[in-house]
Amino acid sequence: MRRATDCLLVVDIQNDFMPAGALAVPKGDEIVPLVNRIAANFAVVVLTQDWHPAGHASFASSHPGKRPYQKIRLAYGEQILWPDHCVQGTSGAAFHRDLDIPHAQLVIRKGHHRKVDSYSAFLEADRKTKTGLDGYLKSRGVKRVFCAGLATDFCVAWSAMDARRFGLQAVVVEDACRAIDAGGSLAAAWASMKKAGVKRVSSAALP
Ligand code: VGL
Ligand code: ZN
Repeated sequence: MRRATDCLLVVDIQNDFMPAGALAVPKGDEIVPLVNRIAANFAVVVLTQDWHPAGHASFASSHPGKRPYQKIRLAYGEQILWPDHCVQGTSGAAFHRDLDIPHAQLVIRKGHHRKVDSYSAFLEADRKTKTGLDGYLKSRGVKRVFCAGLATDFCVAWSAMDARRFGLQAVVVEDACRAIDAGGSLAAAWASMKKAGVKRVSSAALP
C-alpha cells in the first residue's frame, strides 16, 4: 500500500546519461515514460541532478594521462574517472525533455564540489559532506524511499544504500532503472544493496 510517508527519488534522468550523451547509460531513455507513470502515484517526489563544475575531479580530463573508466586515488579514496558530463548549466546536465513530473517538489544537485564526487543523493564521496536530503525527508515525515533512474549501479545504488544509513526503508524499482555495468559493477551493486537491506521490486509489483 502506498503510504503518506513514502517518497519517490528520481535519480539523474539527464541528457548526458542518455544513449547519445557524454556518459551514456545503455537504454537509459527507455525508463522515462515508466518513471513518469510511477511518479504520478507519489505525493512526495524528489529529483536529483548530477551537477559538476568544469574541471571536476571525477573527470578523466582533469588528470593528465588518465582515461575514462580508469580508477585513481583521491583524498577520500578510490574514484572511477568519467568522461566530462553534467557540467553545470549545459544541455547535457538538463533533464530529459520527456521527463514529466511537474509535482516534484525538490531538486537535489550533487557533485558540485570540485574536488569531491557524489553518486549518492545523501552523502558526498568523502562520506562526510551531506547534501541536506536526509534533513528534508525527515522534516517531511518520509520513512520509505523508492528509487528509480540512472544509473542502477552508481547513483541509484549509492542513494538507496545511504537511505538505509539514514534510517529509511529503501526500495529500488528495478525496471525503472538502467545500469552502466562497467567491469561487473551491476552485480556488485545488487550484492551491496542486498547486504544493506535495500529491497528490490518491479514496477508491476509496486505496493
Ligand atoms: C553517475 C557516474 C558519474 C550516475 C553520475 O548518475 O550514476 N555515474 N556521475
Ligand atoms: Zn557525475
